[in-house]
Amino acid sequence: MLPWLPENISTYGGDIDWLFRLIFWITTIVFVGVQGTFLYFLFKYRARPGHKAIYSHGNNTLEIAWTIAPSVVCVVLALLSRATWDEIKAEIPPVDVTVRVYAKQFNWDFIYPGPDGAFDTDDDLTIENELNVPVHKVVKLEMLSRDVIHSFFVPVLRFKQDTMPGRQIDGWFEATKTGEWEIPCAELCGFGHSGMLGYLKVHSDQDYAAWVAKRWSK
Ligand SMILES: [Cu+2]
Repeated sequence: MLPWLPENISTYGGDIDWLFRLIFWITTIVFVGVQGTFLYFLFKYRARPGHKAIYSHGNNTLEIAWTIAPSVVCVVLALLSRATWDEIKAEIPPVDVTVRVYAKQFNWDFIYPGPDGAFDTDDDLTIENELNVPVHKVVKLEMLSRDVIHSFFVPVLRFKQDTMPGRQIDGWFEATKTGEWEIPCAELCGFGHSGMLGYLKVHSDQDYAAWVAKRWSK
C-alpha cells in the first residue's frame, strides 16, 4: 500500500507499519481536504466587480468543533497505539543476546559481553559500527552516549531511539531475516553526523555461532 516504506525485518514492524499507514492516510485526507477548501474559497470569494469584502470575526461554534474533532482523533490514535507501545516499549521479552551501544561523535561502539555474559569484564569486545546478532532471537540493546544526543536508527527494524549522555535506555528487537542493513544516526549531532553510519549484520544461528567462536577463540 505504501511501497516506499523500507523493507520490514522486525517481529513488531508490521504493527508499527499499520499505525504509520493509519496516521498517514488520516493526515493525507485532512491535508487534501484543507488545501482543497482553501483553493475553492480563493476562487469563490475572489475580488470581482459588484462584490464587497466581508470581514469575519470568528465563529465560536466552528472553533470549538475544529478543536474537538482533532482531539478526538488524537485520543483514538493513542488508544489504538497503546498495545503496540506496550509490546515494544513497556516490556522486554526474555532476552537471548545483549549488546551495549555507545554512541559517540561520530561512530557507534558496540560492546559485546563475551562468553561470561557480563559487561565490564576482561572478555568484553568492542566493535565499531558493526552490530552482529542472530536471526529469530530477542536482542536487547543498552543504549548510551559518550558525548551528545544521538539517535540509533535501524529503518528495517522500525527501531529508533535517542541515546542520551548520562542515561541508559534499553530497547529490544527480533530480526526475522538474515542480511546486512544500515544504522544511521538520526539526530543532528555535529559536523560528522551525516557520516555516522553503522551496520546491522543478522546471522543465521550457524553463522552467528561461527562468528562468536572466531571472536572469542583466543
Ligand atoms: Cu550522531
